[in-house]
Amino acid sequence: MTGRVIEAISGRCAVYADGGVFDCAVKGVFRKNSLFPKAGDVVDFDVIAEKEGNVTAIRERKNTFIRPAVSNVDIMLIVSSLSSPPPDPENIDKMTAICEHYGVEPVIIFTKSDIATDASVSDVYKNAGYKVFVVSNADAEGVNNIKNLISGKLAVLTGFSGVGKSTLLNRLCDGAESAVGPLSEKLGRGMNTTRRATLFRSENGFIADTPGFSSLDITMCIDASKEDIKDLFPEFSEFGQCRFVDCLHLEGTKGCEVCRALKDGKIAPSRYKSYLKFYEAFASLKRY
Ligand SMILES: Nc1nc2c(ncn2[C@@H]2O[C@H](COP(=O)(O)OP(=O)(O)OP(=O)(O)O)[C@@H](O)[C@H]2O)c(=O)[nH]1
Ligand SMILES: [Mg+2]
Ligand SMILES: [Zn+2]
Repeated sequence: MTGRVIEAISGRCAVYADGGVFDCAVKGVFRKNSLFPKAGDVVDFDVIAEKEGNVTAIRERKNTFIRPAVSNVDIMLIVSSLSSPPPDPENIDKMTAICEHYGVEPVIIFTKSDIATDASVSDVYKNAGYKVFVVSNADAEGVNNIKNLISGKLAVLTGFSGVGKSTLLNRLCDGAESAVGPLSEKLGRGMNTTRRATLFRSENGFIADTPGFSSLDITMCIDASKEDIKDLFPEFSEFGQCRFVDCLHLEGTKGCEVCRALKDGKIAPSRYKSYLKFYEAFASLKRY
């Protein structure tokens, strides 16, 4: 049989096929090649008992993310709360850059609009050309717009711990009942309530809930060189050709249209700052 891995953990995985879930073992060849099924993978398996099987092959992946660990992603929902915890543009930029690298559409969702006074950070991402939603997880209309967008797709929720990914999942997906955690009063952060990437069936597709992270090393998430990083900020190419065709848009470059757009307020300072930071991170990587 063939099915979709909805959850994977140390040598076993849960596979959705034929309207049911099969508990499958992962053996032999995979272990030797240290290639393990991930949530989102399409796998072939032999049925060995009632709702039990052995995985025999992983079908070719359209893409596979390291963090969150999900394959065959159609759309990445980057969730950030406007308050408790506050938004962290650098982390959002990391996720958009990783999505650009894999050619997966990122959508940015700002939650907790009910307790926030300032949603201006959302303009940064609208201006960069991304689809942006500002919602409260109590607001049915906002949630429905997201529902329509991800219909029939494999959508993945990612973002810091405590931003409301699981709460949103439960709104998007009837009967999902993913665990929602308390916020630590002192830090205003979540406490990693969600433990591993898990796919839930939505009307015609899948939504993956994933554990929150607090920091993400971009150099561990994508295989890129410093010259590639500028291409992960799509708005940079909208301001015409720089004087030098191989311009890296670094600060103070003569004839650089990105530097000019930044000065003119057309590129958000936080986006440019993230670019420089990621560029530096890749520039200081030791290549062996
Ligand atoms: N006021 C308000 N609170 C929210 C909203 N969305 C989520 N919360 C609260 O935020 C807390 C954390 O929500 P979760 O859904 O567990 O967050 P998470 O992103 O899944 O966290 P991890 O699983 O740890 O990564 C819970 O107390 C939710 O009730 C919202 O839109 N407004
Ligand atoms: Mg969660
Ligand atoms: Zn330039």
